[in-house]
Amino acid sequence: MSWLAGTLCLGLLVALTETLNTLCLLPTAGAAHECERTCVAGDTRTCQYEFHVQEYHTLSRACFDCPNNLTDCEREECVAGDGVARPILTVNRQLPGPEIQVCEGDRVVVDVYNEQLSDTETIHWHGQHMQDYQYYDGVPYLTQCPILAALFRYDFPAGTPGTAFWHSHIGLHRGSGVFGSMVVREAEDPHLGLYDVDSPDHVLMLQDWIHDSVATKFVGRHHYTSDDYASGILVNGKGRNSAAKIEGVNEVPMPLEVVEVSQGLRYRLRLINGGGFNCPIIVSIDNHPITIIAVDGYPIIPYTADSLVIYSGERFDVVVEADQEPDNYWIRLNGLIDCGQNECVQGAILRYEGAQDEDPLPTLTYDPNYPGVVVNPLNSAGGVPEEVTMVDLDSLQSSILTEEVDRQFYLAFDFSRVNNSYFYNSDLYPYNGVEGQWQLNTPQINDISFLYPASPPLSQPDDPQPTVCLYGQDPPCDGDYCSCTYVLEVSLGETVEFVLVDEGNIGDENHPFHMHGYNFHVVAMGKLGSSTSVEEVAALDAAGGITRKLENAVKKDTVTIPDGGYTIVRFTADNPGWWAMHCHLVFHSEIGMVAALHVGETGDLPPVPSGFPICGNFVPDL
Ligand SMILES: [Cu+2]
Repeated sequence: MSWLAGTLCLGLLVALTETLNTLCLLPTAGAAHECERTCVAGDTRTCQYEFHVQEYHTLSRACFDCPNNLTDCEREECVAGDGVARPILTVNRQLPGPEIQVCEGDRVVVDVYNEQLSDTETIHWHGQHMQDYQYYDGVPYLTQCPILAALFRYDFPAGTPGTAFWHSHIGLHRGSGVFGSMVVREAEDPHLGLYDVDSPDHVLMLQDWIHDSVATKFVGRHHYTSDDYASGILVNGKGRNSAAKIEGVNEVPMPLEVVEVSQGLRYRLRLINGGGFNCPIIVSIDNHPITIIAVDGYPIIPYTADSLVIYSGERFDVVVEADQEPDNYWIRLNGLIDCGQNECVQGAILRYEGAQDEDPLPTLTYDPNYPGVVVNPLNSAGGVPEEVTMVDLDSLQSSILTEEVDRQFYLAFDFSRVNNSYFYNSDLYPYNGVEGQWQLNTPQINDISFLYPASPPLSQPDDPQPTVCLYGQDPPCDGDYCSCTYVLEVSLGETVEFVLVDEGNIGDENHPFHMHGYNFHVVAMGKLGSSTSVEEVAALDAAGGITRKLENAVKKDTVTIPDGGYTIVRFTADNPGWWAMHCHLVFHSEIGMVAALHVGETGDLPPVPSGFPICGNFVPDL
């Protein structure tokens, strides 16, 4: 990277007073990967990575005397977190895991070594659409078999430019630490003129954080009376324990993430929420408005706001102009919903060149209110000037959608009061036979819990799939608990509309909906009340009460649905395959808030890679 810093960036700094349109890639600390470079048309490379997945621990022996000696917290392989010891899962003993920074068209080759004692693994490339590389989408039992104690090579081109990330797609592993950023830059970024610096150091990977293992939290929540609240937020794995007072411990002044800037330059920051719990995060920067230039990697007409809310699975690219007095300024991260109970707040520091190495003032405190104009507000459909939704934003690339679509699906997200057989025994301790603190509600789509098939229909297309049930058919049920491999069938090339409804019958939560294989236009969003139903939304639509934005709607792959409301998305089903669509909260998706979109036929797909691992049930005749 030194040649970049020595040429492009030096030239840029010398030319400070002139119009600055030059992209400046600054070197990262430590050895940068050879693929981390300024992107030039025609220069595509093969970018190889090794991922070693392992059970690990914060404050391990790699940390020596951290957090008593804060310098020790910076040691290689030391995962310090917020200074609280807890079990985690890591890739290469890093949290977040290794970053991938490549150019569009690069070939990404990731060798995943599963070094866990007994668990399996898969990795999903969140934001990459995997067209023609469907077998590497990383969804267990849908696109591939789980990786056993062995090596699996993901091999695909970086086909979708923008800010993305990778994460485990199996069990609770993403929430435990198996994730990292993935940035795909373009040779000709359409927003190049809006910023001066797009540094690999300016990727801010956000996550919610608990002070126990996620597995302990899960069984406590699902088989005992524990909650699913988070204890904090980390930025690139760093932060301080904002729950220290609640927990009755002393807060340790752990190192915070620092974004270094020079006065007069404009900086592109890439925000990613990789969190596992239900913690939308309000992001704002003291004294600095933020100009959003891309959502989920997709360029939009720039919109300047005072704050934004980022849900699990979402990404925002923003430009921040360093036009204030050289000083330290808080980048504030205030958590909502399950980050609210423990008042989770975290700070990173926007540090101007020449400012002291110290915290900004005033001391950071939890504040769940939006400062000024907010983009993507929680459980809101906008309608007031201070609240701007995804429907209010415009895509940079103009587009016009047709009035009619070939297929429309209603998908109702809600918690159900059912005897989910994974957590109840309807004879011994049924839902209505236990006290309220023991009643766990089941997150479902259309009152169905997704059941993963025994073998992946993508890579083992000839296997029988007895657990499949199709949209519109009655699912198999055990009492009031219905569960199947819930599939939405679509022909290749059809235009599709999803009416996503958050019925909101229990709690004031919401669900970030994520779709694999595609991004979709966000064409409508509305809130009918504290709760609603598919019937109510359909009746409103039939009566002409829902207006769709058919011109220049933004494209995303993850979107929130207002609680008691709807979000309507559209796309053209031009990518054949078996694509997971699900709530992006780990506890919800892992117990079935999932559906599968099946586009096209086997003949539309590339051949299964030679030697691709297989799996399935073993049931010889009696
Ligand atoms: Cu959910």
